[in-house]
Amino acid sequence: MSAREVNFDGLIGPTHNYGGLAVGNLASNRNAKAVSYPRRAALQGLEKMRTLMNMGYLQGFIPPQLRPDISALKRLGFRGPEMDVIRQVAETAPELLPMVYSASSMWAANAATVTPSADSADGRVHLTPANLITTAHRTIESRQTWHHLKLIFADPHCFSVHQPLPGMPRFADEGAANHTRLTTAYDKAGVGLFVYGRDEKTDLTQLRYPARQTLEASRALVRQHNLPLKRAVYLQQNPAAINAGAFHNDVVAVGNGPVLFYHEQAFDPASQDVAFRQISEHMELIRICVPAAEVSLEDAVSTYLFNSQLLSMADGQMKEMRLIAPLECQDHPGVAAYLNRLIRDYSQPIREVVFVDVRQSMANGGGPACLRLRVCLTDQELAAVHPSFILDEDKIARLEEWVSTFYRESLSPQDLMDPALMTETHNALEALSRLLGVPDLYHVPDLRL
Ligand code: SUG
Repeated sequence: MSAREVNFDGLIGPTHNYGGLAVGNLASNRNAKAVSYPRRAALQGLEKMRTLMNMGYLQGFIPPQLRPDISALKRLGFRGPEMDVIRQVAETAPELLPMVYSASSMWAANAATVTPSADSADGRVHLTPANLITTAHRTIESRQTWHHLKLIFADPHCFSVHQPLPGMPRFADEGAANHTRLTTAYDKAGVGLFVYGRDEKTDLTQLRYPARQTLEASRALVRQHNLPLKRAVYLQQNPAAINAGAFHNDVVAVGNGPVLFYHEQAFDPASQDVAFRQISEHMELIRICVPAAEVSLEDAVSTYLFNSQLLSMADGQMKEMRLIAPLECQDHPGVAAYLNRLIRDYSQPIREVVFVDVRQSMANGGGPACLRLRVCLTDQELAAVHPSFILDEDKIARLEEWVSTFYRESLSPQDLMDPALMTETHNALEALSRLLGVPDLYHVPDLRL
């Protein structure tokens, strides 16, 4: 049975702002409190989706979340109707506004970890929403992500959408940003490569920033997803990478099919040797290791070279691949020169680099690969996906019109104080739910962790 990879991008929400909320994410800190441009951000995201669609790839999306998150505020002691709540917050605790207004669910690579049916022992696609407990503004995502994934992947014969892992530091989970499924063909059983920042032996004093993924979380995902143990490989991040701003592994590595494209300093060297040996028991791994002498860790983090989408050809063939890279790579002479050399090196399959403008997201530390969740689907599974969340040109055009109608051009930190932003956002999301024909889109059931 044939299978293909579908990218589900996070549709960037109307309250995209720069809260400076993500510790260890250098771009988020650098741009803290800057003015954001939500309309431009969402249109950039849609244009990236169109670029892939026009190249023949199937493209899906995950809707923005209901913001501000009033239920989070109620759990923090605020009472009354939502308009009163948001006014009280603006008056008495304005520092909470960026958190409850954050549009961070746009980074769909952190929405969940996904195991395709070719890999799981029960032949279903498994999805576990990430608990994202390292940062407050992201951990509130998991409840709505769970709801949205259950709407999109509703058919229990094909899909199993689990609850997030327990919300405890020991099980900190950031989803697919730390997971790569390697395989020789999408419909053949592959290997789940689970990259983690810390386990119980890790010396935390050597880390300047939090390690957001734990080994125990990754092991729990493997059990939860019925992935045979021999098909799970664990690999520890290099502390130097975390300290340089690789808060997720997908800032310094990306894989697809049998290819792993990574920075020389991405992984802990001892852990890497073991992991590569384990993978090679299942397939011939094509490693494209970029030496620090060619691209420094700092340049990798500032340009997001490895946060490119590494794609097979649209028909699923793995012989040739392309990278969808952020424009920041083209702007950087050293990285641009490296990419030019790469596509001329015929010992590896990457033949083309397509640059995309996702600068609004990049300024919060989210590149092309952060914006998408990859789901490998057979034809039968694809037919079971809720069709409202698969794009065609007509739907993209309608979404662009929706963005242009409802989104503000700009948002400053001061604007978050204005209760009218809540009403506007709710109107926008209601209109989205009508546009998609999904009345339950924002009827989010309670998820108690
Ligand atoms: O979790 N930024 C996100 C960026 C996530 C990127 N995703 C991947 N690498 N897969 C984060 O650090 C910044 C929000 C703010 O500061 O307003 C933020 O959450």
